[in-house]
Amino acid sequence: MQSYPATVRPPADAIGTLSIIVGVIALLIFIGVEGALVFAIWRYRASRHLGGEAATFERNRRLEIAWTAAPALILAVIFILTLGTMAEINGAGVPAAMRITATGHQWWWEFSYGGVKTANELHIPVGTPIDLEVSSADVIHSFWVPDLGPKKDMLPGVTNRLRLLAPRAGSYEGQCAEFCGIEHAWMRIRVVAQSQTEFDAWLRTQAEPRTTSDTKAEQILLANICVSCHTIRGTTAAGTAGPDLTHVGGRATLGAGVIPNDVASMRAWLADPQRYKPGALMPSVPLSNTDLDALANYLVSLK
Ligand code: HEC
Ligand SMILES: [Cu+2]
Repeated sequence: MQSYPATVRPPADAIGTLSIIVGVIALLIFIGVEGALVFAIWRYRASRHLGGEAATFERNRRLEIAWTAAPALILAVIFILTLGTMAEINGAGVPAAMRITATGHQWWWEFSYGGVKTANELHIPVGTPIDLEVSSADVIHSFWVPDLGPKKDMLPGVTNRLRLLAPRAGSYEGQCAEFCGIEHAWMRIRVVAQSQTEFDAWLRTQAEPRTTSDTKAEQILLANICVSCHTIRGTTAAGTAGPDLTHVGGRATLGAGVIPNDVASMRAWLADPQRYKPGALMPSVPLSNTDLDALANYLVSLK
């Protein structure tokens, strides 16, 4: 699922071209040096110079300057080409059409679209250059979706910028790429690239407060400790230690990829999150069976 991609993506093109140029330069140098070596071995072999004196050689300023300057020049050319490629990977010259903030948490992702928050599933429009501004709420994480671009470290107190571009619609898998504690391996990213119309509709939904007809189940949640860690816009729940749950039902998975998102899994997660993600920063909250059923149905219905 997360193999190094064979698909063509914008930064891979630029890096590929650069490595071919560097490869050709290295090949020419190899042929030159090995050719001279073979020639010297053949030309000055012992059988041709029986009894001859070994040649001595002292100072040749021109030669010394040449063999210092030539490699320096070659390296300078490669350096400049590399700078160009790095700028291209970072999206230089192509202005970002959109800015999204990504914050790493132990062990989930928060995405913010100008204040509209969601978790673990990053939606983006296809073919649109996006600047993802990444940082961390706790330890160092690293955002990495191999099909879409390079890795970028997420550091507490620092904002790094990562250029993302989805070449075609679909979902792309990613993963935290910097060991960040016990559940590091279950810190998956799912990027959903969709057409501009689909994306706009999705974002409009995300920006709305929750819609529910099940206010009874909602009351159970609001009366519980859940509110100190989770936000559900439209209610009094305004905690920020865990993922925003306003539209949790619209996500494909729970716990950053650890289980699918359906009523049965939701119930199982609420009953004992530690069973699926041992060490995760959500405690097992004691709830009755009827409360669990009600909460699971309610949460999955928050699309
Ligand atoms: C101490 C803080 C805390 C409390 C209390 C808490 N949670 Fe959580 N919750 C979290 C954290 C942190 C996560 C993310 C876990 C992870 O993926 O590593 C989470 C994840 C979740 C998720 C999965 C969200 C997703 O998109 O993956 C749901 C649903 C959820 N909590 C519901 C609840 C409910 C309902 C309650 C009350 C019964 C509750 N939580 C109590 C901190 C808390
Ligand atoms: Cu991490």
